[in-house]
Amino acid sequence: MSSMVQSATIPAELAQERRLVTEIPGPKSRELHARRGAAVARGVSSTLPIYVSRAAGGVVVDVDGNSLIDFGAGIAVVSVGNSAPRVAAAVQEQVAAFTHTCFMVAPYEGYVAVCEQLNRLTPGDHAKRSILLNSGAEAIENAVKIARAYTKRQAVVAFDHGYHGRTNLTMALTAKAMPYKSGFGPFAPEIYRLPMAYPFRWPTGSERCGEEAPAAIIGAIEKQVGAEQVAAVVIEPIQGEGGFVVPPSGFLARLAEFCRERGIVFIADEIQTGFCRTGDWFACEHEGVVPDLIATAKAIAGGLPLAAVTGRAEIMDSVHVGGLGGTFGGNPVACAASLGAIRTMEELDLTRRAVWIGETMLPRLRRLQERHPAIGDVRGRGAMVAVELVRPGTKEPDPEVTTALAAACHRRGLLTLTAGTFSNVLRFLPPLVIPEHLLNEGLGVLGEAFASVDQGR
Ligand code: PLZ
Repeated sequence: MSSMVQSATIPAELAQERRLVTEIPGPKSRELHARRGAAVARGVSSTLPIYVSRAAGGVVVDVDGNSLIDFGAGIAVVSVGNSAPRVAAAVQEQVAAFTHTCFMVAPYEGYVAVCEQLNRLTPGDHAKRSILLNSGAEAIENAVKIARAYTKRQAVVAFDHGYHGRTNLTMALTAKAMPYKSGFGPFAPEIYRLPMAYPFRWPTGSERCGEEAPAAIIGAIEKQVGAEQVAAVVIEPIQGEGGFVVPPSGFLARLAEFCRERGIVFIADEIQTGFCRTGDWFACEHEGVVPDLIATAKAIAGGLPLAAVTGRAEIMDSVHVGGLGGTFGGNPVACAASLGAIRTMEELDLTRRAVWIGETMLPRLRRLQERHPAIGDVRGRGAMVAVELVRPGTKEPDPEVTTALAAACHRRGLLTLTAGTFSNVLRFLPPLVIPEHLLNEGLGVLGEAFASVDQGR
């Protein structure tokens, strides 16, 4: 499976190896960083201090010639790998034909074809419609607009630890104040935040979470918000930025069932979980849940900016003609990339590959947990895997050790990301086409990072 995936996705000239030729960051990256300081707004931060020159398969190469193992995939975007051949070819062909007419002015086939694919691939065999947009946040904004238009209700329920974007409405839906919200209010009204089924941190213990969480949430919607006021419940089937929180099995189905009973639109935010990442095309499938609306972005177009809302035809089409749109939404180049990415996912059976990545990573991480009591929890599904770091013997979050571990990985040439409301989660989102030897080597590097941080304490 591995070699087939590699030959179909990775240009032969880009060596699939971890290679450090300078310190991290090297001199050329440092030079760019100084230029950046004088040109780029300070509010935009970067995880790594290196500047990229190339990337493909399982590596990111910097301007100094260092080659890092990629456990981030641009935050779950390049699941098919950077510059995947089918994506690159489709983009080149489209960019030479035309780059933009605006679908609202003069439409084109690529937009229609991507919507057809989304309607086919998303859960449920009911009639569906889709709209294309530019970013995940814009997809969530539109999903809420559509749910409000359809239900003629206003309230929206979101969850602790949820992340839905940085625009005004999506900031309101997002749970974490720093860095996403602080100083940026006032926020959109009619958003109600309820507890999330977070097994590791459920107050009465993880075993009780599956039963107690839906009861608490449904009770609060009924008694505090008023179910008949609620247009939509917005939830990530596995929370991303919030720390890869996997709710107990059955939780999402119970919530979806309640929404159905009460005429509430169930919106799945599959922006991070979608497109093979968790070992299914969409994470809801694992739970047998068919959302009314599903928001997608990130991996949808192999690295080009594209997002979508897909959902029940009667809900999607309840909006008046002209009520939805935007200049760039469904840009033809992004649509071409998306068709190339979707084809790659199908041809290479990347759901299976995501399952294999999870089966490789989770046992290795559990073994690491036995040696390192700072690992409070190992969790995830498919190629969306994380460790939550705590002060040994407690559940007290340890953001300092998390930062130190991420830095130790970066110095050794492994790109990892952090997450979590308490900034104490180290998360792994390798490209689904990562070669087996790099996945294994990356896990080895992680072990070294743990050993080095232990020694330093
Ligand atoms: N919903 C579930 O994960 C984006 C954010 C990075 P946009 N997550 C990465 C950052 O710090 O800005 C995300 C997500 C889920 C919505 C979004 C928003 O998607 O494309 O970043 O707008």
